[in-house]
Amino acid sequence: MMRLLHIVVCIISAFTITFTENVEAYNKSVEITKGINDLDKVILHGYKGTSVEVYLYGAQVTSWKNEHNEEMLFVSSKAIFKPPKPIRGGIPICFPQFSNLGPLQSHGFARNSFWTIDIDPPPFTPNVTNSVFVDLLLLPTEEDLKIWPHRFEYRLRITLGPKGDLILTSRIKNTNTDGTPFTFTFAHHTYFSVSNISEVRVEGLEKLDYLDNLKNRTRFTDQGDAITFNSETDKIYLSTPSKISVLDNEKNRTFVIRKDGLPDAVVWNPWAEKAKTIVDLGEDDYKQMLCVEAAAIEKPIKLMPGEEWKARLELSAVPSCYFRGKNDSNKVLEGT
Ligand SMILES: *[C@@H]1O[C@H](CO)[C@@H](O)[C@H](O)[C@H]1NC(C)=O
Ligand SMILES: *[C@@H]1O[C@H](CO)[C@@H](O)[C@H](O)[C@H]1NC(C)=O
Ligand SMILES: *[C@@H]1O[C@H](CO)[C@@H](O)[C@H](O)[C@H]1NC(C)=O
Ligand SMILES: *[C@@H]1O[C@H](CO)[C@@H](O)[C@H](O)[C@H]1NC(C)=O
Ligand SMILES: *[C@@H]1O[C@H](CO)[C@@H](O)[C@H](O)[C@H]1NC(C)=O
Ligand SMILES: CC(=O)N[C@H]1CO[C@H](CO)[C@@H](O)[C@@H]1O
Repeated sequence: MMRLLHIVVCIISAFTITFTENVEAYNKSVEITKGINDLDKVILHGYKGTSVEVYLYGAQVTSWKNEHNEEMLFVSSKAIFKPPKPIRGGIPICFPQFSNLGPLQSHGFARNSFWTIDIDPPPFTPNVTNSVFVDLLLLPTEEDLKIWPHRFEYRLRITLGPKGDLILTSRIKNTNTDGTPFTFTFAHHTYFSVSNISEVRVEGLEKLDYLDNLKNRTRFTDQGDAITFNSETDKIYLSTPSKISVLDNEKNRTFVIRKDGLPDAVVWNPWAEKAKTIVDLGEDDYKQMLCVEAAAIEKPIKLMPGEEWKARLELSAVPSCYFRGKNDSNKVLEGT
């Protein structure tokens, strides 16, 4: 009976989503304000109270709320909003190096650099209609050039779509004037907020090859039907599909990750022991978070002078519905 009721609720939710697509009059606004420790912050206000918050420090999205004012992203209870420490949570950007796979500090310097608002960016395509967005820009400082001797322009558009979707569009251009190419690795290190990590499932990565960061990045092939969590996990899935889902069974919510130009996907949860060694992560925080990161790691991106690389990450949260182990969230997703 409860199951049936739930399915009915899910179908109604699906209709609600379809219906709201056609509503045009909603509050679109961009608010520039101050966040924790007086750091500059931009708030995007979208349809029916949906919102996104972005710190210019790191161009880091730290909040993404749906129309019920529910937070979709995890930020550590012990996050330190004090440069040069990166912010623990939300969506850090790993550029120009993922992890310690190179000479730079782990995850590169974009996540602890000060970005600026890009007043007049070259046109973005597609330009999502009925959306609210902010354009940010990162240029290397003299200090950056000492550790990574390459000139670049990194333009990031952060968009809150008309249905509350969060879209990050990256454009990175090699502006070296000495004719040299550069290579980089990249990740949007998204921390999703989940109700109970033990009840979460990731779909879309089954049977794929991955590098296990806990086993010296040895390559394995995933054997399971779906990815679930009961211990520390740190894997780089390779050549992944453009759509990955994170199912939060307790919340009846599915995060849908759609990506373009980002072939790899990192799945990370530190679990209890490792969590204790991370100073800016609360002891029990690992239970409420899961990182599923859209990335380009296995094959570093190489850019010739004047060349530009583009990537897109789109996150949405939809009600997920189950019946005898099956889901019909595809119904909700149809046409999106
Ligand atoms: C739209 O958002 C702005 C910024 O938060 C707020 O001041 C204003 O009251 C909102 N308007 C409506 C109609 O919700
Ligand atoms: C994108 O479209 C919006 C209208 O939906 C317009 O206001 C904005 O100027 C466009 N931006 C760019 C960079 O083309
Ligand atoms: C999380 O899920 C696990 C496995 O189902 C369960 O044992 C545990 O009690 C749950 N934790 C909470 C806080 O509900
Ligand atoms: C880890 O892998 C590298 C190369 O893939 C190898 O040189 C090194 O010996 C390995 N270390 C361990 C502890 O297995
Ligand atoms: C999720 O769905 C189940 C029925 O399948 C229902 O009992 C439960 O209350 C729902 N949970 C939430 C948080 O909506
Ligand atoms: C989130 C999601 O869509 N999960 C699965 C639901 O079931 C279909 C098959 O019926 C799968 O293709 C989806 O990946």
